[in-house]
Amino acid sequence: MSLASPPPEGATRAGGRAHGAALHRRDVVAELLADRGDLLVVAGLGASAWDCAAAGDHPLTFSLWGGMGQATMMGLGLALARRDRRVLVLTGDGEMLMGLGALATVGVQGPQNLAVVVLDNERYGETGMQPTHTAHGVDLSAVARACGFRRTMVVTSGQEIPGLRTAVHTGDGPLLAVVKVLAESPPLVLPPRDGLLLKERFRRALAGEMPAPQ
Ligand SMILES: Cc1ncc(C[n+]2csc(CCOP(=O)(O)OP(=O)(O)O)c2C)c(N)n1
Repeated sequence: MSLASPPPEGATRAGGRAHGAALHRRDVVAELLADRGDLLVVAGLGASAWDCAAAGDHPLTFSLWGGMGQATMMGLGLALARRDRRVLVLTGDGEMLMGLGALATVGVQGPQNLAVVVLDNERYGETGMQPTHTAHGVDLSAVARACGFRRTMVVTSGQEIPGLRTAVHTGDGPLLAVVKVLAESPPLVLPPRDGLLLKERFRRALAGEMPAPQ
């Protein structure tokens, strides 16, 4: 199986319908982050971070600006350090594929308070919509299951989002959910770009040194 081969039927190189997906990523993220309470969020680079910003910039969202493959390990560190808080990693399939080893470490550590949601458009969106391995059948939920995640899901319809939301906010983790989303490029909504600001405001909000908006 070569990544240079054409994407499977139902997928288009220029964007559009990813295999089996009809969900808009912005709608999914808005629903997961509505009334987020004191949820800690790590946003994978690029589109996932824009989706989080579109849902409302928040001091307890840490957006990765270019650190591809790091999101799940960052979420794991937070979840282990703060077992009293729920942690959500929201990331793309390309980003998750680059940091695949993180799934094995999460499986071994088994943090109950960690959820990883992969917004799977089966594309490297930001660099030109090249098909990723998931366009060729690689199943990240199966990888996570094999690594020992307590719960895995593949979400393809809007009716499943409330259940995913419950699992993220209150379920027993670690959870990995693959959400099949359309390969589309909604308008850019950028979070703050200053890494020091992002780190400091997250740290201060987590330490209770500033009120975090609900
Ligand atoms: C180490 C590294 N390699 C490549 C890039 C370039 N890059 C930025 S975003 C991106 C694609 C991300 O794809 P995915 O995580 O699937 O996000 P989406 O398709 O939702 O935009 C790539 C390859 C990078 N930032 N870092």
